[in-house]
Amino acid sequence: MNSRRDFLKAIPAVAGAAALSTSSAFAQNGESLPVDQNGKYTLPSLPYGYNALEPHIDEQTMRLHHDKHHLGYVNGLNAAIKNLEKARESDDYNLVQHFSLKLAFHGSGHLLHTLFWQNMSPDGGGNPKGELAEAIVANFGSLEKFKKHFVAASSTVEGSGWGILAFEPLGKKVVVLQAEKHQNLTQWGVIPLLVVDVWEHAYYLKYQNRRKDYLKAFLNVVNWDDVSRRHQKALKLL
Ligand code: MN3
Repeated sequence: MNSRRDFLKAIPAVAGAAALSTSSAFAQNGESLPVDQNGKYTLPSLPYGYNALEPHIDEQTMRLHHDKHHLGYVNGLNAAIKNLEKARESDDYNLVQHFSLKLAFHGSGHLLHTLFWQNMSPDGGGNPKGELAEAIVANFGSLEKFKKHFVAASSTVEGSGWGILAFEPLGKKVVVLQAEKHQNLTQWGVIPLLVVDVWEHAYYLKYQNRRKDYLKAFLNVVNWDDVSRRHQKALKLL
């Protein structure tokens, strides 16, 4: 029984990009999620120091966000997988709805946070280049219009959630989406390219209720090379 494979098949939406690779090695530039020798997910380390994104994203937020919040999703995901395994073993599916919700919630949380850390860099900011820039201009009118649209959509996510620049593979377009919580309102089949965490824990210590200020600061640390690499990979999928 390969539970990781089962899980990847079970989450077709936001999980897309991370689900494509089956290697267990977690490379800084890779899509794979780290797992231990038993196949359980582990918390990936940050690709930079906790204070590397100062002054835009503060060290205390990064420590809490990565070490506590992200770890919680990893543990919750492993627990959901284990409980679904138990359900199959005992042929008792009374709680399958509950654990399916946990699987989607913690699974999307784990995947989105993994992308989020890689989507940022101390050398980030500025503008995207190459084919990604062309795709953004073609779909949003200009880089400035895209940034305004991205900040507007991300700052108005109802409750907790994410702003997402995603690749829509059939029309080969890029699109800005809102995700409520981690798993709601996603489009099946999209591949996230750039994600921004707009749960309060991501910004409240430094920006309080000023979510938009946090989002503008986020643009100063966007790792466009990482976003471009995801876009290039997505272009080759179909
Ligand atoms: Mn978060």
